[in-house]
Amino acid sequence: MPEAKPAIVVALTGWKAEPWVARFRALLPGRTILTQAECGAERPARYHLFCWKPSAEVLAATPYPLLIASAGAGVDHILRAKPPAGVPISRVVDPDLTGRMVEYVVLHALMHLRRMPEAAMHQRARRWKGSPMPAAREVTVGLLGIGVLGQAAAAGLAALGFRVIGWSRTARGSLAFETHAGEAGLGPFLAQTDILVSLLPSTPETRGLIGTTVFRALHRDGAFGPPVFINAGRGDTVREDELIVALGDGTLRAASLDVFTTEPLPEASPLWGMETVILTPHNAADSTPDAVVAGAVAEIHRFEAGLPLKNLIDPKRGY
Ligand code: NDP
Ligand code: OXD
Repeated sequence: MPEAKPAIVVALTGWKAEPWVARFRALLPGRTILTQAECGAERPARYHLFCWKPSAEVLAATPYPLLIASAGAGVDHILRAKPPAGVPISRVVDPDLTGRMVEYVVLHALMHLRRMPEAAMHQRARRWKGSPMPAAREVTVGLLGIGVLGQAAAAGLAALGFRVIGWSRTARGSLAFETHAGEAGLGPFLAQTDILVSLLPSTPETRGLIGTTVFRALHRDGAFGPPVFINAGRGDTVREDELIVALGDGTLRAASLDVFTTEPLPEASPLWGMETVILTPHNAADSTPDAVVAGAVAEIHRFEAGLPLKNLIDPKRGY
């Protein structure tokens, strides 16, 4: 008799498991699919783990999973909980999720180009007041992170006429826009940037990277005036106390924030009350079980066929 295929264990913190389990059942008929609650400490002899924000206990339970599939594009939520060494980790790369992130970035770049936070304040005060607005072509959007999401966002922004530049860890010379890399490239990149968009992963190198020094280095004397910050990458790449100061003292004119150091954002955070800040609850690019599970199942098939994974991450690099 052929050996049974490995089971799937679904461990999702803060999300309802049912639609994800149902999608796995539909795509992998005949497989054992279990939620973390169903298997508790008892693990199947061979299984893959599909997870979002797994606890250290979930990752340390033995036997170890064969493959860990992230339910998101980021994997910081897995690496933080110290997965067993040597188990491959795959992440989400999916056109549905990418399209949603492009919508978010383009929407918020336009909101700030058209000074919508100010317009909302004037509306609340029943005040008929406009401000000068540059054209998109006079404004440079600087993307911190030009991987899958950054490159797609760049194309969306360029289609609207924005000038786009990007910054990455390694040199990305072949893209259709100006790029800078590494520590040495950060200064020249920031000096040209009016709207700073972060799509960085959370890694040991990026945590706490964005703060006063970065905000003060942005371009501020062009047609756009004081710069704006948009964060849809990860909250802990930002020094949130320094962001609050920069928004308060005018170093930054406004911000759109989807991700935070602590999520949900604590009720006491001053960010809630800032009129120049547009907050969203980490849903810049939610994706559906349909799209995400199909990607995870494709990786499982590749793994079981002994083929290289398409979306394998490097735990040393952190993304
Ligand atoms: P990729 O891995 O494709 O791209 C990551 C980019 O960040 C690359 O350009 C990489 O550089 C750059 N980078 C990483 N470390 C550094 C560093 N130390 N210095 C400079 N650049 C660095 O990831 P994605 O584009 O798919 O996703 C990016 C992040 O977006 C995810 O990790 C996740 O945190 C976040 N996300 C947020 C969502 C939301 O709803 N808010 C939804 C989905 C993702 P290089 O090109 O040299 O590798
Ligand atoms: C992700 C996210 O990583 O939703 O996909 O943040």
